Amino acid sequence: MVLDDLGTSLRGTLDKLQGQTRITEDDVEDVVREIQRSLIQADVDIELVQGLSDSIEERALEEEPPAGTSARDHVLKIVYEEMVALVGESTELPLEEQTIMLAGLQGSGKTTSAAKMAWWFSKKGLRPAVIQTDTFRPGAYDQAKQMADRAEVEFYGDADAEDPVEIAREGLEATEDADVHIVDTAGRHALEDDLIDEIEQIGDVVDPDRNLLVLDAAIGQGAKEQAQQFDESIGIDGVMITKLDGTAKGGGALTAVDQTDSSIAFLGTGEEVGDVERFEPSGFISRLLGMGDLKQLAERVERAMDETGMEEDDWDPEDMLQGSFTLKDMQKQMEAMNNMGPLDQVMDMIPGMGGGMMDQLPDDAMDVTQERMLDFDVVMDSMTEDELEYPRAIGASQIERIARGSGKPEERVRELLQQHKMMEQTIKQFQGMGDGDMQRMMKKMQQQGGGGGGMGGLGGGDGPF
Ligand SMILES: Nc1nc2c(ncn2[C@@H]2O[C@H](COP(=O)(O)OP(=O)(O)OP(=O)(O)O)[C@@H](O)[C@H]2O)c(=O)[nH]1
Ligand SMILES: [Mg+2]
Repeated sequence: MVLDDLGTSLRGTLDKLQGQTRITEDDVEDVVREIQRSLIQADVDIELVQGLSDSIEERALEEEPPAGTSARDHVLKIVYEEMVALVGESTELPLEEQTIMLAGLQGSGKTTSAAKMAWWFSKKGLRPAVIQTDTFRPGAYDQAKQMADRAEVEFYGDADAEDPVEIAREGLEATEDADVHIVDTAGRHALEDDLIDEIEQIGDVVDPDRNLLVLDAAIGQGAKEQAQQFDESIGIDGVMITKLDGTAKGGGALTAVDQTDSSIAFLGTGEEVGDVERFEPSGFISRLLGMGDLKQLAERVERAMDETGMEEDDWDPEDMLQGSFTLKDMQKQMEAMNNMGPLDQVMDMIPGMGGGMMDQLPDDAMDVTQERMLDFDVVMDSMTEDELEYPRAIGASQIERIARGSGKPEERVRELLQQHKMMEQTIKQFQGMGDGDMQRMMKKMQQQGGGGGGMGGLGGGDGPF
């Protein structure tokens, strides 16, 4: 992810402050230098960087840390707040019936983003439809249809039609029952009259509640000019920044949008329909700084549970803390984990797990884990109900049978049983703990992770503070 480097280097610098109660000018200078280096590398406007540095320096030296706050936490909090201010607010986006029209230059990611947004709205319980009006680029219809299929959302397009305005009109009628209409438009090489005319005409017909501009993160600070130009010609209510996974310049685009009248609505982080997130400044920055993003994590868990077909009741952690933890529980957990997406991304969102801890793992450590989890799943499918319920009673002959049935080595079966035993023990430790103990334990885990050491517990609402 963009600016990844900032979290890592900043944590290193901040960790040097660990244990200190007072901060010197030199300490602050070190921190500010790290931030400057990362932001400039990420193509953030130099004046913005200077402004941010000045505020951080001033506040870190002048503000008194609240009693009991370490120097490190004090500085981290200030950095966090100033960074949140730097990226600006998120575009307001009510979860209700609406029509969204997408605009943007050729190849910026409109068609992909249309499907992603539709996917996102569908996960929020709304019924979206994608309407494809691009008659400019050959193949646009097939691409849009494919993406919409992958997102499992309604789609309207007409491969043979020539008039985009007509397609838009018919598309709205054909998808009347949908709650959210997302209208994809054609792109041009540059913002030219042709493009503006076409978008304006489509706009007249579909009467959008929101125009969202799709910007490729690779344009960096160029985002400012493009957002301004599009806003002047057709009016822009929010921006989706795409391809943040693929460029080092993402920081430029992210911070530039705030300098226009616009704000960021979504971030695109890959080619798949699920590679989208709603832009949440506080969550985004806390994740960047390695403090975990509880809101995103909660969203992912919720989605994963929906997909696993689990009732929320099944997943009350309170339940897990009572009674026995069976292999079935473990399987359900793994299934939900798998649905959440790549394990390393999920881990990054857990406070204390993100940042520092992940940095210490070899890059492929997570893949191995994921692969093993898939194996475990296969192994469990070869077990009887009784075995799943009472794994401790599984003996050598059963291990042999399960291994044969699943086509996995006996070693794998043993690993699974071992893993289960470990998880069971961990959960036992939680059992019988009071709330206070639990909080202490979480705090300890956070500190060990080297992430948001001791700042904000798990109950912390929006941001980590
Ligand atoms: N890595 C990555 N690739 C993306 C992302 N969004 C879009 N792409 C890719 O960028 C290319 C262009 O995306 P499109 O969605 O076709 O862009 P468009 O704006 O509809 O293009 P035109 O219709 O030609 O104007 C495709 O290869 C997409 O797969 C993203 O967030 N990350
Ligand atoms: Mg397109």
